[in-house]
Amino acid sequence: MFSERTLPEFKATSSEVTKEEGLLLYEDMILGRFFEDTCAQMYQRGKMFGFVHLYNGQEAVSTGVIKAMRVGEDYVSSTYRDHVHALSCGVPAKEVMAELFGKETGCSKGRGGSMHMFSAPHKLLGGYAFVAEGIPVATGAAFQSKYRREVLGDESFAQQVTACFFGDGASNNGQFFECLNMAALWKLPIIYVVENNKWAIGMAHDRATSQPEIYKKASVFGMAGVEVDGMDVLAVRSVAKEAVERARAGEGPTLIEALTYRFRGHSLADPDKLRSKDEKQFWISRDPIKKFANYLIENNLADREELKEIEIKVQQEIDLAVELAENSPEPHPSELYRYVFAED
Ligand SMILES: Cc1ncc(C[n+]2csc(CCOP(=O)(O)OP(=O)(O)O)c2C)c(N)n1
Repeated sequence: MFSERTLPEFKATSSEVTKEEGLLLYEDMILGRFFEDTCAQMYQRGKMFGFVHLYNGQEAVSTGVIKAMRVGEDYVSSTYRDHVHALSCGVPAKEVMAELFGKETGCSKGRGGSMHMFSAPHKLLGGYAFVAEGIPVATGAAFQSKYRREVLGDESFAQQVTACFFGDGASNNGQFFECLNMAALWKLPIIYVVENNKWAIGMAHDRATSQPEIYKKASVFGMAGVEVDGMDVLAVRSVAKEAVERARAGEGPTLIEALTYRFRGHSLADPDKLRSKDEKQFWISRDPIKKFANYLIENNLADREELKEIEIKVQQEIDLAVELAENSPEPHPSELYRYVFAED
């Protein structure tokens, strides 16, 4: 038996997105899905080491939030489930794949691997392996945007926003509460995005949490808190846009709880025996990519052929990324200490 919260309903109008925007959102979600599927194949072939956590099923959250921001200007922080956040931020697939292969051409120069995607030009603050570790980092990033603008008078930081992604498990960690307190107190331009996929490895969220409706925790800080159907990219985009506007207007942070599900095990080493078949089926039948494809077609924004073309193009990009990653050099042992300390 499994139980589900009532998912908040979002009625997308036919003018919710333009054709161009819709196709970009679709492409980003397809990129995330196909990238992760290819990643699983490469892992099975022994091309990468350590734990690899895939994002299948959660694509609408990454796409819906990050594409509502100014990509490359606003900051994003992630968790160990970070490949797709990096891709939505615009980090090229070849750099993410090379990072997974531990190669010098990776976005973290092959030093980070799956859980540590980082890219200064894309304002990606990193994937973090410790649960909730990214929350204080993102809060600090939001603080510096405000401080540089308001105290140092540097207008180049005007209206910069940070999005901070983490899981439901992380919301029981002390850093979550400490950071929400400071962010609300100082009205920081930040969006906390909890990807509530119901499970923290094998621990069901409802069994570990006294108040499972995470968005409600915002109210004790006087912060805006909102729940959203994390399988609906337009719903996520809509709440993210409101949160971004609030942050840019100096009205402070928002806590968004996106109700979502991971279609695969916790990591590629997880046999995924704990979650019931019925629960998995319930969520797989709500696949965010299929849902959005139907929306685009029903509203005459795209036809199946156009969507197929996107899928072919994206798969080619990923195949090329694999080829480049395979053919890239590993970091040279003589450079072991490079990047350990910041250089001027
Ligand atoms: C501080 C800390 N404690 C424990 C772990 C082990 N651990 C890794 S992932 C995980 C579950 C986290 O679940 P959640 O935050 O819901 O994210 P999800 O994996 O569902 O994306 C745990 C407990 C860790 N990485 N860091």
